[in-house]
Amino acid sequence: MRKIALITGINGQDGSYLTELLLEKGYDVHGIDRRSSQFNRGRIEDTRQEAQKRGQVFELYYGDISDFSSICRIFSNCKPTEIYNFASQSHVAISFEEPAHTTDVNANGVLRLLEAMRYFAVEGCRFYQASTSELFGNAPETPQNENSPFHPRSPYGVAKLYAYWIVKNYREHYGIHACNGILYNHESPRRGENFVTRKITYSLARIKAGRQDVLKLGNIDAQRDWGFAKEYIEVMWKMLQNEQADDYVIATGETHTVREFIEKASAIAGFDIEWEGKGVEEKGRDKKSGNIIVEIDPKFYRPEEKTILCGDASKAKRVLGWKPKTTFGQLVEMMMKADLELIDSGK
Ligand code: G4F
Repeated sequence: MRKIALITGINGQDGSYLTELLLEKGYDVHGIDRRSSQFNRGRIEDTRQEAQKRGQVFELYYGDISDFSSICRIFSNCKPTEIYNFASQSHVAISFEEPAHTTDVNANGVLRLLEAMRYFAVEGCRFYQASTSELFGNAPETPQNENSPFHPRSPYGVAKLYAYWIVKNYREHYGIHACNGILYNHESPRRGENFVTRKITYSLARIKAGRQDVLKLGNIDAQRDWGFAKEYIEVMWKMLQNEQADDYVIATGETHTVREFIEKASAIAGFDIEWEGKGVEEKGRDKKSGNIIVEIDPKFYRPEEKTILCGDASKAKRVLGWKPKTTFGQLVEMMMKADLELIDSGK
């Protein structure tokens, strides 16, 4: 049977990596992209042109998972055999500012996709849902695995929890092959610039080039389990190839602080950072130039994070044979070097 993938949120970090992987595997790829007033297909446009030159099917559609009719139209057009849902309001802090929109996309959007799948997708079509460590929020245990209790602590996390359960419900009730990938933070040079890792590398590269003075951050002692996005994409595909649909925690099992990320990245960028002051007054000074390059801005603080989000991915290792390879140090280096090159190139 011809493999036809439909990817929502195709122009994001994960969508673009998955597109490349599936094209390599010979899939026809169809993607849904939200229309915006600015061209926003930067991460996939080159791939699309190359795929078309090779005669491969790679189609993009304007659509939105908050619009049922657009989903139905696209489903009947491309008749997918696998659906990967990355469409989301993906920023935790912004979900406090746009809670209803976040819920409509991150919760109801998933329900709409599953309903459209029941009526319009081909028999045996499989579904992947981009679930998240934010389901655990203030869970009482660290590390978390598939059996850890959920305690989301943001409109983002609560909406994703609905999505998690509706996927599980459709699997149990209708027998749909649908999986939740409960992914911890996954980063790359393609990460959006308002997530902390990319904000750090992009800003440090700009400071280095004299195009920005200071990097302003919230809680730099926050800890995260950061992996390399491209490796996390492979396991999403593996989930859908496994005969038994299931839910999996995907993580490195290691946490690091934002501060450690800054220290490693700034060393690669050629700064020699030392910290002074405490709390909101804390600053990072480059010893070489004497300039302050990092400051704290309470605007970026989040509600207190009591639990350390650190994942135990042993089920994915056991069942799917997956484990992460890229270390934290390699990830920081890859991202920092990519942004130094980007800024240097003047793009
Ligand atoms: O990079 P972040 O914004 O990622 P966050 O909130 O952990 O969420 C990301 O990962 C989740 C798990 O995979 C996804 F579900 C979600 O969609 C998203 O991809 O923040 C990471 C940490 C937080 O503790 C935050 O408080 O960095 C801290 N932080 C400190 N200063 C900051 C900043 N985060 C941002 N975005 N900006 C800051 O200035």
